[in-house]
Amino acid sequence: MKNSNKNQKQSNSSKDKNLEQFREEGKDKKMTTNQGVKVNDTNNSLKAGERGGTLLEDFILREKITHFDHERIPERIVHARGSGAHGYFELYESQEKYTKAGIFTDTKRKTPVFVRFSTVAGNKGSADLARDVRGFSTKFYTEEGVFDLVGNNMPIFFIQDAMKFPDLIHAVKPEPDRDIPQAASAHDTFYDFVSLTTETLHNHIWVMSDRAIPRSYRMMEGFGIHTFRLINKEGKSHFVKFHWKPLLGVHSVTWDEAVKIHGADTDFHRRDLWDAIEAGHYPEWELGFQIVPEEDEHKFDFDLLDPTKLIPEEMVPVQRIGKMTLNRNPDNFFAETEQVAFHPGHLVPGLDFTNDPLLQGRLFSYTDTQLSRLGSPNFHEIPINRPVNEVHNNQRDAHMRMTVNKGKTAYFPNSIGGGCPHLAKMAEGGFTSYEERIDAKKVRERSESFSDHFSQPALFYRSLKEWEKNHIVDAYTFEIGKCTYDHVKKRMLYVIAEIDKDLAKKVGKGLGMEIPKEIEEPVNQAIGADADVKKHQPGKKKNYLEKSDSLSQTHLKSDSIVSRKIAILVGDGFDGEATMNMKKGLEEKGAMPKIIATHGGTVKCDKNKDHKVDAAILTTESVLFDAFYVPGGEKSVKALLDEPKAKKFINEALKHCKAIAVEKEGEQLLDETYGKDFKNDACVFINKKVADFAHGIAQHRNWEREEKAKKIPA
Ligand code: HDE
Repeated sequence: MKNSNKNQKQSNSSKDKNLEQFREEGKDKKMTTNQGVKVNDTNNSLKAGERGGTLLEDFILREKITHFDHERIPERIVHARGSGAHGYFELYESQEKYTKAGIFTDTKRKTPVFVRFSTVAGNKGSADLARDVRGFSTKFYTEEGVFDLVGNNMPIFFIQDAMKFPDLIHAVKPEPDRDIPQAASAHDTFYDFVSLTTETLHNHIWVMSDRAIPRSYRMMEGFGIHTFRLINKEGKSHFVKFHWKPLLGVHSVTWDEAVKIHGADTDFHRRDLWDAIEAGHYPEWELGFQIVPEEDEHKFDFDLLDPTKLIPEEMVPVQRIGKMTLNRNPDNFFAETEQVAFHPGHLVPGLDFTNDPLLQGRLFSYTDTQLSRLGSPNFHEIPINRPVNEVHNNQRDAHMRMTVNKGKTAYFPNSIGGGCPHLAKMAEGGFTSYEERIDAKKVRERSESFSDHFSQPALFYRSLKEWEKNHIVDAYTFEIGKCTYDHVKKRMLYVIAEIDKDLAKKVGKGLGMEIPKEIEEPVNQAIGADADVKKHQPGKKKNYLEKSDSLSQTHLKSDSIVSRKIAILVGDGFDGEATMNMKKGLEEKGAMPKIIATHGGTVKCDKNKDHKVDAAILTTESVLFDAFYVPGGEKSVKALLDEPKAKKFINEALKHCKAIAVEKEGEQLLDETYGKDFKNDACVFINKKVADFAHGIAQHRNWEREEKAKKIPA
């Protein structure tokens, strides 16, 4: 039963030990049926004669086929496509003044975690680079039970009340008559809904930004979104927003790249996470708290319970309190990543909910969905979902029960079973809910304090750099341009103008449309014939902050090139010494340089030595790399010039604003491409040192180049 996965050696956490008893591996073992009977032939069914009919008696065939027939389970209704990894969380400093949770007070602990990243709208087989929100779910296996932080890579959500979630998802999913488009928001039903539901606009503008097309799961922020509570030993509550800050910085690809990556590698993000962990480049995030004392609840121009609002970091700074490291790939995708069941209601003492109406609805949904997805209330017994501490209660039976509960009693109170299991007092770690005072009428209403729909999308747009704003203009133009109903397009343009006039003007230009003075078609027709239209109108736009730097990716860089993929373009006869120097230099800084040659197999350097080719240029694409290096060597460069795809690599790299280094004859590849117009570019390095090139790569992109590079017809 020992597992030979090399990752296995890297972890000895309590969760790892807990998983060990469920691991299976057939190495050096005989094949058996599920009943443990050794199998002698798994290729031929039992027949009445060599050419005769198959016998019903063949229990080996029936078992094999029956199990296969039932291999699939329903995919997640949202967040179906994802990728997971194991790791651990370590605390920097005790947060006991805010919370009594052991995970946030005991700095000696190394709490095991399992994280799943995902896209939202697409099905399980869709492409990774869809323009979409990314899920960022973390299961902490704490000593006091499981705590799930089920967040996204954007700090706000589309809607304010759980009641609207099915509408939002039905609008963005493929249109029901044709089941098109897959994993794409650029279609009529989504924009019909967004333009009629202005509370969506804040999350929507984030989706139009580069945050929706990340370079890597490892280079995204994560957010718990809702305001939660931290409860300390004295029972005092503080409001908290959770943030994950990636140590590799926050980076994205361009839309043109995203489209091309769709074709070049649909598993781009999943592969990237897997490869980085296999290579020992363990992704890391710091966990941040934004703390608001209970008494400051009403101090802001927005409501802390409104999940479409963020708290700007200038108003409440993020305190980094610990670090998460992902260091082990799963052993089995289905058993772990597919069967992991997250739930925002999985909390431990020291944490609690707020009345955010979106969070409250989620507390119902996640158990319910596991029942249909995993098929039984015993989903907590699936190895990946089990806590690392003991579970004792009077719940019994149901489909696929694994636990063999002993004893006569399964009720409380009991005397026959000695009153066991006992209840835990608060001092013994028993969970008690925060005693929030409630004195209210029962109403089906939205609070007036939720009515401002435009201030924060406007703040987001104002806080971005010019290149980021340009990407947003392009994204709106593309998405709305895909809609076919004129009234939907007009209404969209109208609401964008409410966010920012200049933005709407630019989008209107791309669409060939004027910004409408008012929405022609009566909105109440869409909302419902007898709806009170006034009640559905957003409130007045406010301006409580001109800019928030933390919203722009320009301020979220790191100087690391760890795990960056660099293509070394060569043909036979390349300058071996210079290339090996460059390769070694980049590897020392943690990058992953790959030899991309005009052919597969091995490639000869100028010293006639064979070097292993990582990929022939015909089998790969420039969009799969972060930077490019072309060494000298007359013969090598000639071979590259004869290979049209090598020129395409350079032109696309320029267009996507990536760093390029050339040495000696390698410069000819610039001369023979659009590179000739970019020789003075800050991220084009001609006969420069490794350190200069590395610095350029760490910039991720030279966005200064973009306006000019956009014109390259690559
Ligand atoms: Fe989810 N969401 N959600 N969601 N969500 C699910 O649960 C739901 C929301 C998020 O990697 C489902 O196990 C409702 C906000 C992530 O396994 C389902 C509402 C945020 C994941 C569900 C929301 C999220 C899910 C589908 C509105 C960010 C993937 C499968 C009230 C804070 C978890 C599942 C994973 C998954 C319901 C809103 C994040 C159906 C009803 C806000 C990251 O239960």
